[in-house]
Amino acid sequence: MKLYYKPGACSLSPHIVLREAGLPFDLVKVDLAAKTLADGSDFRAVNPKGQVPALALDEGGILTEGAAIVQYIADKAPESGLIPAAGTIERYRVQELLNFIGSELHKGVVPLFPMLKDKVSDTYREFAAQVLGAKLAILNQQLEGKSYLTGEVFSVADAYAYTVLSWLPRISFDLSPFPNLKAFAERVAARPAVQAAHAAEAQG
Ligand SMILES: N[C@@H](CCC(=O)N[C@@H](CS)C(=O)NCC(=O)O)C(=O)O
Repeated sequence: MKLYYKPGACSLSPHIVLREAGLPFDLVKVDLAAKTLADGSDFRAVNPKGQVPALALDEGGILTEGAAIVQYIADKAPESGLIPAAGTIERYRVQELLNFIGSELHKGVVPLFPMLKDKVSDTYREFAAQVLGAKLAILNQQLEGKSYLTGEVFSVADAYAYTVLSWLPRISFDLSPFPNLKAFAERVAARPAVQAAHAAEAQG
């Protein structure tokens, strides 16, 4: 498999999952602004959406959308415990989380990124920050009394939530009202697979 990624972007989530799963893969860095690969070729020829993550599959073809990609990887390594079996209520719980993280948190942070400051009004930024705070409070509550979002076992939802939380310092978002999120982010950051993913992305 080949993971198309940008350092620190949402592609960090499937990158972590690949390492947690212990599966072989290659990393391909994307210049998202130019939509090019290192050899100058057009990334949109790989993924017409022009977005990371994108996963080139061993059986051929490209899988896009982070929530689908992490489930695909985890299902390739069922012994990793990264995702419950398909069809169980526990699986739907993880899918519920992935969707919440993707649609409410991931896309909720974007308007607050400093690089978009000129494109987003102050009024909208204030509103977006308020909404994001409310959604983070829900995630904080979900973690009450648990090490990870679904309990004591690290799942693909944790990799995605951790990735989005890792952006909060960039938008100067104060996590102190959410002690469970802070402890969770530190717990996930300490996992060897996560440290290895950060190290590999820093090397480029
Ligand atoms: N719906 C996609 C969104 C992926 C996404 O937003 N990727 C960002 C990086 S975190 C990106 O590629 N941005 C560049 C662009 O949209 O042109 C998913 O969940 O995988």
